[in-house]
Amino acid sequence: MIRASRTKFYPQKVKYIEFIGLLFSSFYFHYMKSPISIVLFLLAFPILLIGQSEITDLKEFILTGDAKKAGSQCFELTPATIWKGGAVWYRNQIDLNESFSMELELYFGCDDYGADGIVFIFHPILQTGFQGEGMGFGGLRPSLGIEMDTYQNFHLNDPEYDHVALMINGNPYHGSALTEPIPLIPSKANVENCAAHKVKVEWNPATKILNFHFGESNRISQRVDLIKTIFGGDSKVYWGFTSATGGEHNRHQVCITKSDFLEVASFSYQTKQAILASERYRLKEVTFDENDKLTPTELSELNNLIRLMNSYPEYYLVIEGHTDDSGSKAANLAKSQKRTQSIADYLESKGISNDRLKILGLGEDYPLKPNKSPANRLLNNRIEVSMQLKRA
Ligand SMILES: [Ca+2]
Ligand SMILES: [Ca+2]
Repeated sequence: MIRASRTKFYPQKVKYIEFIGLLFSSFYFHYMKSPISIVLFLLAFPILLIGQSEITDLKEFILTGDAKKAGSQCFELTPATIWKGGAVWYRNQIDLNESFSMELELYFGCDDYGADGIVFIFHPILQTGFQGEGMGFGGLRPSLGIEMDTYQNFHLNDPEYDHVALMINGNPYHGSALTEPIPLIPSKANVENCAAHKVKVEWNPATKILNFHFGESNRISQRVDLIKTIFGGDSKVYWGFTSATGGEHNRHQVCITKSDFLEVASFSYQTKQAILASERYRLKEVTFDENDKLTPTELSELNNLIRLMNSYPEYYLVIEGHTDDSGSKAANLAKSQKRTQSIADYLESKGISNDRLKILGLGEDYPLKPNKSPANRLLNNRIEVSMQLKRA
C-alpha cells in the first residue's frame, strides 16, 4: 500500500495527466467486475498517482508572524519596516529518507544596508524563532537552516558581504555553523537589489548531500547525515522559510516556482481537498471482527485521517456506518452503531478529542445500490467519514 503521496508544485503545468487519471478511474468504477478492466486499472494506477499529487495553489502553507500571501505563488515574509518576523511552512511533515527538491525565487528588498535576510529551514515543530539577527530561525532546535544573510552582525562573525551558510539548531553564530559563510553571489555582489533571485534546494537521502544553488551557481554541496546528526534519528520534519527585520529592514518575499517532495503518510492531495470540502469519503481499508470491533491490522487510512484532523483543528468529523439488508433491521442498526463507535474509540485513543467526533450508525436504510448481489451488499456495508467546519 502506498503510504505517502509525492507532492509536486508546477503552477504553469497543464494538468492533462490528472484528466487521464480521472478517465481511467471512472472506467474502473463503472466496469469493476470485468477482469480486463482490472488489468487496465492496474496499468493506469501509476498515472492516477501522478494525477493526484500536484499542488496548484498555496493553501497548503501555514503562515506565522508577519508573513502574508502576495500573489498566486508568493509570500511576503516581512514588510520593509523595523522589527518584524515571519515564516511560511508547508503544512505537512516530510520524511528526510525521501528526496526533496525545491525551486524558488527569493527577493531580499532594495536596500543594500537593510536587514536581515531569509532562511530555508528543516524543523520538526511549526514555530517561528527570534527576530532581528535571529532571522526568524534563531533558537529553533533541532533544525538545519540555509541562512541567506544580508546584514553584518560582527559578534556573530558575519562577513561584510551578503552570505550563505548551513546553520545548526537555530544558532546564528558562524563559529558553531556546519559550513563557513560564503558570498551568496561569487563576486560578492549585493542581493538586496530589487530583483528576484533563483534558488534551488536539493536533498538526496542516498548520498546524504544537501545542495544549494543561488542564481546559476551551485554554492553549497555538503554531505551531512541530517536525520542522525541533526534530528536525533527522527526523519520527519517540516520545511519552510523564515525571515526577520531588526533595527534595519527590507521587504522579504519568497515565490515557490517548483517543488518535488514526499509528504509523510497522508491522503493524496485531491482526496484531502475532497474531504476538506465535506465530501463523504468511504474508508476502504477498515475491517471489523465478529463483535464489530475495529481490526487493528490495516490502520494507515485512519492514521491519515488523524493527521488531517490534527492539521485542521477547526474541523470536526462525522463517522457514518451503513450495512446491507442481511439480518434484521434492528441488528443492522446495532452493528453500524458498534462499528462507528469502534472507529471513534480508535481516533480518541490517538488523541482526537471526543467533542470533535460525531457518530451515526444508520443501519441498512441508506444503501448505495439495491441489495441484490453479493457485490452490491459489499458496497452497502461501509463506513463513510466527512470533515465539516464547526458551526458557531
Ligand atoms: Ca547587501
Ligand atoms: Ca546577519
